[in-house]
Amino acid sequence: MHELGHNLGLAHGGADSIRCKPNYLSVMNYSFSTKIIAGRPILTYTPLDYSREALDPLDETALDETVGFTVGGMPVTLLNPSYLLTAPFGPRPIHVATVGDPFQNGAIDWNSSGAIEAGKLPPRNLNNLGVSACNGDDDGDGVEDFTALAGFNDWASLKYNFRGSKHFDDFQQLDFESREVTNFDIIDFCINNGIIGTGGIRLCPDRVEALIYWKIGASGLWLC
Ligand SMILES: [Ca+2]
Ligand SMILES: [Ca+2]
Ligand SMILES: [Ca+2]
Ligand SMILES: [Zn+2]
Repeated sequence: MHELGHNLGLAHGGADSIRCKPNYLSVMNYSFSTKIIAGRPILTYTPLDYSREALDPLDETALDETVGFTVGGMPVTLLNPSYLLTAPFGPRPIHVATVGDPFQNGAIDWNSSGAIEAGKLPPRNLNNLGVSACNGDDDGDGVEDFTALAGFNDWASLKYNFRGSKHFDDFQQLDFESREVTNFDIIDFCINNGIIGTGGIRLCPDRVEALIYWKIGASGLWLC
């Protein structure tokens, strides 16, 4: 499912290639490729799934333990698909965060101090799990990186045109992201741009059937 995800346009961090982000709950995340990291059982529940919502960014330079995980600025509750999912985080010793942790009112002990502190923490490299695949050096320059780790909604972003994915490896990939244009796109385009379209029926030159078409403005863009 992980490899299929690459063909569907997903990288190891969703839209980016940053590995082992605790707020990216997806089989694409190396944190979830195994239940064992360096011989230690880490996770109790790892669904074989793509992420179902974009958790808010976790700014490693300004973590607030009292906030924990949020979606759209709101606390994660049992209405969220990520509720009670777990993710390992570093640096070592590795601990496990529970999304929407009911025992801590959603808070996460990011610095593993045993207590929830108010205010911003000093920088913490959460995606450094102490293994080469997850060392917190996101650009490979040998220096660990402290960034705002972005969540991602995989299911809402899957690209079903394999050749449109930059991760498609048959050397025939397109050099642009693409998807099929639909009639709804054209109508939306017309409405949003104040363009009056004229519709009708015509015979398509390469087909025998008559199809509905729209001609948009003076540019004469035809959808057939
Ligand atoms: Ca703490
Ligand atoms: Ca980091
Ligand atoms: Ca780096
Ligand atoms: Zn991969």
